Amino acid sequence: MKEQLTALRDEAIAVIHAAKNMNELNEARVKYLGKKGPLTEILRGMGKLSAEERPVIGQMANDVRAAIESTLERKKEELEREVLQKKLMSETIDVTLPGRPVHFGNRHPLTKVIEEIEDIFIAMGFEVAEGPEVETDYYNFEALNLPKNHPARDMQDSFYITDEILMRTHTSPVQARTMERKQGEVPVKIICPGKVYRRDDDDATHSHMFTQIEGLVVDKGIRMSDLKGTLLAFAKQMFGENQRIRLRPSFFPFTEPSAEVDISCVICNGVGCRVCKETGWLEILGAGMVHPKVLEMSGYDSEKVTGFAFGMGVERIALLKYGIEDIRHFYQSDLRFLKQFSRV
Ligand code: 2U9
Repeated sequence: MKEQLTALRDEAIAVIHAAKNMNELNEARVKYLGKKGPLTEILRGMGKLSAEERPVIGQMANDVRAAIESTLERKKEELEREVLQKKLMSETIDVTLPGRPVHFGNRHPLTKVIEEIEDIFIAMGFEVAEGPEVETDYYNFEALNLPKNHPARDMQDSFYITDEILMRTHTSPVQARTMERKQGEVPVKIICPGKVYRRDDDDATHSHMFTQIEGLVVDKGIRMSDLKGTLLAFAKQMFGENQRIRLRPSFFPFTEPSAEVDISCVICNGVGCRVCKETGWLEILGAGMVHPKVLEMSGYDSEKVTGFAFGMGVERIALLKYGIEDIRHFYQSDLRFLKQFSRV
């Protein structure tokens, strides 16, 4: 029986060492230590042994079981290490490989121009104010001295949602709301960028939705010369130090006096070309002194404070700046167009 046990131990250890994976190892465990295995068989036959032999064989059987179990345990750890090692090898990261290229997007040309204009005015002490695109008739028209029967508020020209609510036709309601909120406090020094909506047939130079930036300054003693100085400083920073501006009389219901503001042509520098229609000038802004009625309606005493306001269309400025011929490019999201502004 001793020889049987020794042979069993040696065979089991050899089979365990030869196991190539966990399945084979488990098969060996069942085969040598299972209920129907040879060791159990031997232990069962111990009854037939003499009283002297029984403890010796019993001890030996236990030693064989312990040897098989510890061999199984060591082999299990070895196989687990191999599996882990294989996994680590297969997941190795080659840190010397070149990185995947990162594709940066770029800001929309209109956004770039809006931000450039904002920066120029912020440096002059203006704050940026925003407001709703869906407006009430009061803020869009009434508060700006455009009463109900005024010809400039023809139903045909605006997108109405109800009789009293419409898509704003200019960003001026933002100024009216800001003044009202400040309850007569000065100074007011804001620029208001945003989308505006007009019922227009879209073509190369018109769009039913476009972008405006308007400005408003209200304080004691604000004069037309402040308006001229501010707009000249803007023109020089936006289009170059040699820029000149000129004001021509005009009319807006919300300003009095009012002016169209031209800058010297950015293409020919005032000599005359196709872009400026041989005049040497480009009209880019409207402006004027805030109408006393408008100041009063928003809670300011027109006897004590005065103000100037101006407005410009951002698309027109972007067209001139980048030499683009058709305003519709700005809204078509054509990547071939937009990608050209990644480095400007
Ligand atoms: C308040 C008081 C006055 C804003 C002004 C203009 C002149 C103007 C146009 C330029 C080209 C609009 O985009 S455009 O078509 N704007 O000519 N806008 S003064 O005057 C205001 C605004 C708000 C309370």
